Order: sequence, then C-alpha cells, then structure tokens
Amino acid sequence: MGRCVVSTPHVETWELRARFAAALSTMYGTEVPAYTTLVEVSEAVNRDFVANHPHAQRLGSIERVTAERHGAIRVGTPSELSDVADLFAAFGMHPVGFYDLREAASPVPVVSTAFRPVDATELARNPFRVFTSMLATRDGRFFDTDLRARVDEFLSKRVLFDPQLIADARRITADGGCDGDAAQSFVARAVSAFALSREPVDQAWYAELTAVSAVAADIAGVTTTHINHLTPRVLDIDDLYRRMSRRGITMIDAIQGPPRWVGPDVLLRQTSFRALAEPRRFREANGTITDGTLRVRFGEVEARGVALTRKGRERYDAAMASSDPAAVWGEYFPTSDDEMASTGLAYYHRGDPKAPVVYEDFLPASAAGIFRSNLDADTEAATGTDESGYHIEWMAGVIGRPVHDPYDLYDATAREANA
Ligand code: OOG
Ligand code: NI
Repeated sequence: MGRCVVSTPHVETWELRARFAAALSTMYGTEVPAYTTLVEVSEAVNRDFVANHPHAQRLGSIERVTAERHGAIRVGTPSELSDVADLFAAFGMHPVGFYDLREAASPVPVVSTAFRPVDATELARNPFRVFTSMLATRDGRFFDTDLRARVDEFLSKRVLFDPQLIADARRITADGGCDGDAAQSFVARAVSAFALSREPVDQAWYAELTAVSAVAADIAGVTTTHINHLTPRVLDIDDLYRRMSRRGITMIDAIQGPPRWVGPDVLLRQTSFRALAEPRRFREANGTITDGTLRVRFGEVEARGVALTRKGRERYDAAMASSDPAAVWGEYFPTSDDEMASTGLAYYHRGDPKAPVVYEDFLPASAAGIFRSNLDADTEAATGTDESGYHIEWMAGVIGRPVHDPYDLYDATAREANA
C-alpha cells in the first residue's frame, strides 16, 4: 500500500482576504446589531436598483458590490502600525495613500492610510479595504510632553497582535497563501484581534484622554484594538438614507462627499448613524469594577463612483469649496461619461467611457467628518506648528514598505481592459 499523504488544499491570498472580510462581518454583526439591519437594507437597495436600472453594474458587478466592505481600525504606535501592515499583507492588502486628518477643517489627531488590494484582478476577486489610523502622539498641538510620555508608556506595555500571528502572516505572505487548516486558524486569530474586549477600562485614564480627544481615548485608553466600523456599499445612497430614516434610525445630517447629481457619480459618498451605547466594564480608582457604556462605534454606508484624475480632483476640491456645491456642480463637471473621458477628468479603462474605473480610496474631508460626527466631544482645532515629522515617507519607513500613490494605481488600471 502506498503512503497516504493527508493534505488540505492551498488557500490563495485572495480567498484568505474574502474569508477575513466575511468573518469580520459576522463578528461585527454580533457586536453591533444595527450593522445587520444596515446590511439587510443595503442589499434591498442594491437589488431594487439593479432591477430598475439597465446599466446598474457599470461600477461593479452586483456580486462584488454585495460582498464589498471597508473597515476602520485605529492603533497607537508606529510598531502597532507595522504589525498591521504585516498582517494585512497576508491578505493581499497593501498601504495606499497618506491621509493627514490633523489638517482637516475639523482636525482629528491621527495620520492614516488604507490597506487594500492594488490591482484590478485582485479588486474584482474581493475589494476588502481597511482605513487604518495611528494616533499622532508626537504632535505637540494635541499632546503636551507630559501626556505624550504617559500615553507612549501605556502603549509600549500593551501587545495588540500576538507575535505568532504576525510571524504566520509573514510566512503566508512569502508563500502566497497556506493550506486549509492553517487558513482557518489564521483567519480566526486575525479576526479575534479586532474583537471588542471585555477587559475593564481604567476609568480615570480613559476620562483624562477623553478630555484631550475622544479618539485618543478610544485608541490609547484601552489595552486592545477593535474594528470601529464595517461599511457596506450601496448603488443608491439617497435611497438607503431614506429607508434607514423610515426605520427610525437617526442618520447624521448629511451625506458626505459630492452632492447627488444627474451626471456620473464621482469618488465616494458616505453617511453614517451613531450606534447605540455599548456596555463596557470600568475599573475605578479604588479597584471596584462597575458597569457602564461607551459610544465609540457606529454604522456607515457608502456609494462609489468613477475615480477622478489629478485634474478632476482639482475640480472636485474647487467645487466642494463652494458654499453650496450642489448648486454649482454643473459649472465644474460635465453630465456624461463621454465628456468626463474626453476632458481627462476621470479614469476609464483604455479611455472607453462605458468602462469607468471605480474609486477605491477615501476622502480626507469625509473621513474627518465621519470621525467627528460620531464623537461625544470635539477636539480643539490645532494651532501652532507641527514638528512631528509625520508624512508619507515617514510612514513607509515605519512599515518597511512603500505606501502606494493612488494615482499611479489608477493610471495602471486605466491602461488595462475592463476586468
Ligand atoms: C475612520 C474614519 C474614516 C471613512 O470611511 O472615511 C473612514 C475611523 O473612524 O476610524 O472610515
Ligand atoms: Ni469608514
């Protein structure tokens, strides 16, 4: 009798990513029940939109859009960010873009990037992306020397990611996947790194940080990290907004990003609602454990449009600077894909106006707005000079890999035929 080798099939990078996204979604649904409602309403919106619009799938197949999510996570230190980069690389998610939310009209003390697949084939297989922010403790406009030292000390003592998980991630990245048993364990351990912890929160420390910034408290007030939100994609966000409001869920006042418009949808439109307060346990100064609540997580939904070129993005920023963008949009953008393509404002595969290249990234103004609209307390605007030295090359150095320029990726994608 020959020797019997038991082996489970190889699971490729993209499939690991799809499983990771799906498992996070399942976990987040148990943690934040309103998310499950949002996903159900999003699926209904998309079904109805596809039934009523012959070209509904011009911005992505209904299969891709239905499975599509973005997540948001927040970490405290360069070394935690570096672990995140190693972990996500195993899922084929690479850093794209540098977002400096300290510079937003409503500043948030973080710098961010988005981890996502970078080529069209991988995006079509599963486009999961995670907006990842790091607390800007080095920025003296938000943290004085004393607080910074105490925050850094607190953060240096915690371990967000099991070193074995990161070591496995590195090996899986090098191998381009792993076998089935290893995949199951790896995905489960990666997901649990982002579960909301039941550990009691140090009440005094959390309160002190909240006084500086609610985001600082969420990031550095606890010894673990968690997924902050998981966002489904819809084909008609105005319809979604109305349906959620009708269900009695209070949405934020506005849809962030470009206005509704008769011409091609561009970039990204997002809206959110505040999740209910979640039960958390607190440790008081005398050591007593008490039950309390925190409101840090929320529901968000988005609609994606065509990616704008640098020229298109300049137009976009100019239109958004108007006091009433919706009223003047037609002065900045043409109403057809043909004109968007011929004037070089947006990306199309091989220049074919029937084949938009979808925007895969984020918008700093919307991101800052999403952060703030869901906080209990605001941070003061940053004044004074920034001596922190945070910038895109700094981030690339910290995580030991290049941070892609989104325009380079869109240029490359546009040179290819539609997948
Ligand atoms: C990230 C906020 C940014 C988006 O969709 O623009 C974001 C966060 O709240 O951690 O997710
Ligand atoms: Ni988001």
